[in-house]
Amino acid sequence: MSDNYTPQPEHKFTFGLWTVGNTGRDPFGGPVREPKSPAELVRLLGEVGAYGVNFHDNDLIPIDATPTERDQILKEFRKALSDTGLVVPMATTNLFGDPVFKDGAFTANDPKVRAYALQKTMNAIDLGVELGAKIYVFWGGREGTETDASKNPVDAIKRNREAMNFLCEYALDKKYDLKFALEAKPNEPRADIYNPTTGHMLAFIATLDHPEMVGVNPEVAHEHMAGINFMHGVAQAWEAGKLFHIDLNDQYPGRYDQDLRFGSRDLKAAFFLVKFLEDVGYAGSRHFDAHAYRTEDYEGVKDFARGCMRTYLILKEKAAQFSADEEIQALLAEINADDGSMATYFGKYSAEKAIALKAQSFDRAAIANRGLKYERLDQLTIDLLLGAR
Ligand code: DIG
Ligand code: MN
Ligand code: MN
Repeated sequence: MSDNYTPQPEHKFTFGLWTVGNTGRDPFGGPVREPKSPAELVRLLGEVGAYGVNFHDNDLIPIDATPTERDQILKEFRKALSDTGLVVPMATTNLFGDPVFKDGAFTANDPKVRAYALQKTMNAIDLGVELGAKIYVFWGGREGTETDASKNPVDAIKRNREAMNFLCEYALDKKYDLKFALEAKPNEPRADIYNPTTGHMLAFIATLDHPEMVGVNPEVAHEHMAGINFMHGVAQAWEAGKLFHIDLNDQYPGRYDQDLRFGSRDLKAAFFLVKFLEDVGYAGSRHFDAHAYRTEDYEGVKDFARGCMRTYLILKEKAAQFSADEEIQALLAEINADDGSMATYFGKYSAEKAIALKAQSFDRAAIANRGLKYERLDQLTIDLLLGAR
């Protein structure tokens, strides 16, 4: 069935191997789905209409694979990419699964772990670039603590910075056409994770030797876990020229990281996010870092993947409808009316402006009495989202 909500390559919908390949394991139960090979997962994504596939190094090549096994896996993966037309826009390193990273990777107290993490990441960057990745994500899932008796946070910051500077230099030395995207999360699997929000990451990036190479990969669920308006964080990253990638999913507030199907929990937040990305012309991947319910078989996994993309496209159409809605736009024009009388006071400071502004009189009561009609505006938005206009 083809309709306005059929995914096309230009939509740039991507999924990680670990998303549709999630076998349903959770802290209270084992897998419910048989594992599929990377090549099988690429074909599944091709079937549902995805544009691209992303991976952690060990999603593709198991950490203890022999060279022969590695070559065979890569051969089959490349064949599946060629057969389906899928591309690899992003790659990343698994610096959280193996027990060696139980105390973190770049910030671990053991220097052998820190050195091994750099080695593993260099090799994973090589693999990602070999397969076409232009964005490299860093999610420091284990970079944190259970007890702050164990680590000085300033040491952790310095170790993180040293690792990122080293790896930026590595990519420059290898002349890779690659940008790094840092992904924040406040907790889980560590009790507290360093750089817990996208805002912390933006501040950290500013302290690096090559900040121009480094941006952020905000994830809906992770900012929601921190009680933050996700679209505001994305807007701040965009405005700073740092929105290099994005992880789309959904999340109930105050829960563990649920990685729910996009738009399946907070439709209004998802709408304002899609509206923002489409209004500003975000040109990056729409990456769904999410997985199907544990109740599902692989047909259900395909329903999950189709649902992520379909909801995005429905909300994209709603955003266009919002922009074209005469009553909404008239209300916004009224709300943002500007008679120009204050224009002289804005922009760059001058002593003359300060003197004139200090002499300006304001009728505070009259200004305060003005009703702003946001209730009407928000109800029009709800009507639009519910299909009532
Ligand atoms: C979790 O949200 C993280 C890992 O899945 C991965 O490192 C990153 C890539 O999107 N997201
Ligand atoms: Mn997540
Ligand atoms: Mn993510």
